[in-house]
Amino acid sequence: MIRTEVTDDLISIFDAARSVAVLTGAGVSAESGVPTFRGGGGTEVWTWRGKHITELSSAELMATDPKLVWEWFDYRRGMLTTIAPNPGHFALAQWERRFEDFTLITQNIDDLHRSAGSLNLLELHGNIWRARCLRCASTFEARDTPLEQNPPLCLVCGGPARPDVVLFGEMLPEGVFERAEEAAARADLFFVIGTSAVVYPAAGLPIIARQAGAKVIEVNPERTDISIYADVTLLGRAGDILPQFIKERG
Ligand code: BV8
Repeated sequence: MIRTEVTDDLISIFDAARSVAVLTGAGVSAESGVPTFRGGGGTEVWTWRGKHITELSSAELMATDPKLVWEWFDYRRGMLTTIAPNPGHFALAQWERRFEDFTLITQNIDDLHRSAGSLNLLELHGNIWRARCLRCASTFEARDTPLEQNPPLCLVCGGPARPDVVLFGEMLPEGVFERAEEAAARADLFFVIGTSAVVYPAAGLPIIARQAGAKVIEVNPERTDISIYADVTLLGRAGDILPQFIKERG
C-alpha cells in the first residue's frame, strides 16, 4: 500500500507497538547533505576519481592499494566534519525513548545517528571515525582529518591500521548481524528507511521481520526492491515523515 503522509491508522499501529526495529541507509543522511550511493530521491551521488563505491570500498582494493582506500575514506571524513544530523535522525532518537524494546540498525558509517542521541544502535558496516589495527586488531578513534599519516598507526602496538568499516566482500562484525537478526525476528513493527535495499545481508532484515509476523513500513521518496515486502510504503523524505509519528496530538 502506497501512502504519502502518516495517517491515523499508521499512528495507531505505531502507538500500539511494543518491540520496534528500524533499518536505515544513506537516504536518512541525504537531508544532512551526505551524498547517497545510488541516488534516488534526487540525491547527489558519491563520485570520487570516477570510481564506484563497490570498487573503492572493496576488500580487493584494500589488499592491493590500502593508501588509496584511506584517501577515499578521508575524503568522506573531510566532508562529514561540517555535517550535522537532520530531523530524521532526531526523530529516531526520540522514538527510542518511546518503546520498551527499540533497536536502530544502520548501514551508515557516518556516526550521525549517534550524534543525534541514538543509543541502542547497531552499526552493521562499521564507523568512519574508527580505525582497526592490521597487526593486533585493536580498534581506536581516529578523528584527525585530513589524516596526519597514511596509514594511521595503532595506538596500542604501532602497527598499520585500516578504516574500521566493512568493505564489499568482507564479513560483518562478529555478533552485530546476529543481534540485528534477533531484533528483526522479535519486532512487531519494522521500519525500512532510506535504503535501496540492494546490499546483503542488510537487505534481508525486513524480510526476516515480515516472515516473523511484523508490520513492515518503508519510508523512501521512491519504491525499492523491498516495497513488495512492505505493508505500507510512505513515499517521502525521512526528515518530513518520521517526526509525524511523534508530533503532539490534541
Ligand atoms: C558479505 C561500508 C560475506 C563502506 C558498505 C547476495 C546477493 C548479491 C550480492 C551479495 C549477496 N551476499 C553478499 C553479496 C555481496 C555484497 C553485496 O551485497 N553486493 C551488492 C552490491 C549486490 N555484500 C557484501 O559484500 C557484504 N559482505 O556478504 O560478506 C561474503 C563475503 C565474501 C563473498 C560473499 C559473501 C558486505 C556489504 C557491506 C559493504 N559496505 N558500507 C562504505 O560505506 O564505503 S555497503 C554501503 O552501500 C552502505 O553501507 C549501504 O549498505 C550500501 C548503500 O545502500 P543504501 O544505504 O541503501 O544507499 P543507496 O544510495 O543505495 O540508496 C539510498 C536510498 O535512499 C534510495 O532508495 C533513495 O531513494 C533513498 N532516499 C534518498 N533521499 C531520501 C531517501 N530516503 C529517505 N529520505 C530521504 N530524504
